Amino acid sequence: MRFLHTADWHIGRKLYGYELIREQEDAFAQISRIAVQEKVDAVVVAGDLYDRALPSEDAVKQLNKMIVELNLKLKKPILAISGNHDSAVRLNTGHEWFKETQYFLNTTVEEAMTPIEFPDTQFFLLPYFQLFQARNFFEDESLNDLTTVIEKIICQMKKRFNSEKKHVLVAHFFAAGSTKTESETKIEVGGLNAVPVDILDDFDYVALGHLHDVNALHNPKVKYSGSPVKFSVSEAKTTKGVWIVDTEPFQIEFVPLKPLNDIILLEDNYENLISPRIYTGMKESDFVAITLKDNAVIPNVMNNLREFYPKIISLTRKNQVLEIPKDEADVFELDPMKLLGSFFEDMTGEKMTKLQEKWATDSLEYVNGGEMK
Ligand SMILES: [Mn+2]
Repeated sequence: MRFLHTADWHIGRKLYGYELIREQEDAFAQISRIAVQEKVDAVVVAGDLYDRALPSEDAVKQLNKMIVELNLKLKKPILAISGNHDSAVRLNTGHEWFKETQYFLNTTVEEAMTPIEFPDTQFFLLPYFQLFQARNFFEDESLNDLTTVIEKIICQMKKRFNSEKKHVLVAHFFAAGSTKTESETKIEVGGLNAVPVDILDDFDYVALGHLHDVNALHNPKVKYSGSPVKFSVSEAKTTKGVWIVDTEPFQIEFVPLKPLNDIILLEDNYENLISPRIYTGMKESDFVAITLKDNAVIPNVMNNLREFYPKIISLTRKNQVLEIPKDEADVFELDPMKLLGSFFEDMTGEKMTKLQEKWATDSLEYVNGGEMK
């Protein structure tokens, strides 16, 4: 059979304060087009459907629309699991009748033991889980590392293997040897929760979610699809897309997605950046991460740059600022509120509101030994 592997939709996510709803809708439209063109028999979503456990109403509407489109309109079976960003319980609501239309959604370790059967392939859908949930499932309090748990889970799954069929694992974890981008929640400390890929050898393909870059892991049959949309500056130069997987004969192909609005990295001097000659080729709706090469202080820099680049998502300096204007020479002499005010303006391009000023004043008083109001 042939299926499409995607993951980490993170519906409801923002990019440095900017809504990504249009970008996500557009990426999804491309995914459903690819599903039709490639005539896939199923679509795998390997976790993190939502960006947060309590998604906004808009996010819920958006995900529902996507599932309706794929599952009810295009009649594609969906094989999905919850990820670490999803609330397993909330996502799970309704799943008893989802399978009537071949929307298979697993949110517990127990469910993962029962394969979803296709004529020539068995899918094992293992959601993201906490160690205590595995301890409860195996009734073994001594279980305290993820690798041992996954080995035990696979051992159980193998008892259900039909040797006439291919076996696909869908899961959401950090595979050892992978590299991360800035947009994944940093939940692993010191690699303790990294799963070595060789324990996954019994599967013909492992469709992973969790890491957002398709190149996070290089393994011929254990793959991250990555997120469909770029979620951080560190992903600016990566290509987003989905895997099209044939189980027999085994073959995989990465099909790229075109970003509706891309993340553009600009590194230049201020004068060049505000020169229309150089940057008129850019789309106003693109997100821009700017690295300034100047050494001098540039007053009101964020506001001025925003006139040329409305969607600046980060502004950093390549070099240290050398020259400090005379009136700001001794920052220790300045009123802390004045300093904070000008910092706020530099960062946001806006003045603090009265309420923000009050918060700042109260907080400053508090850290200086006063009482919090
Ligand atoms: Mn994720």
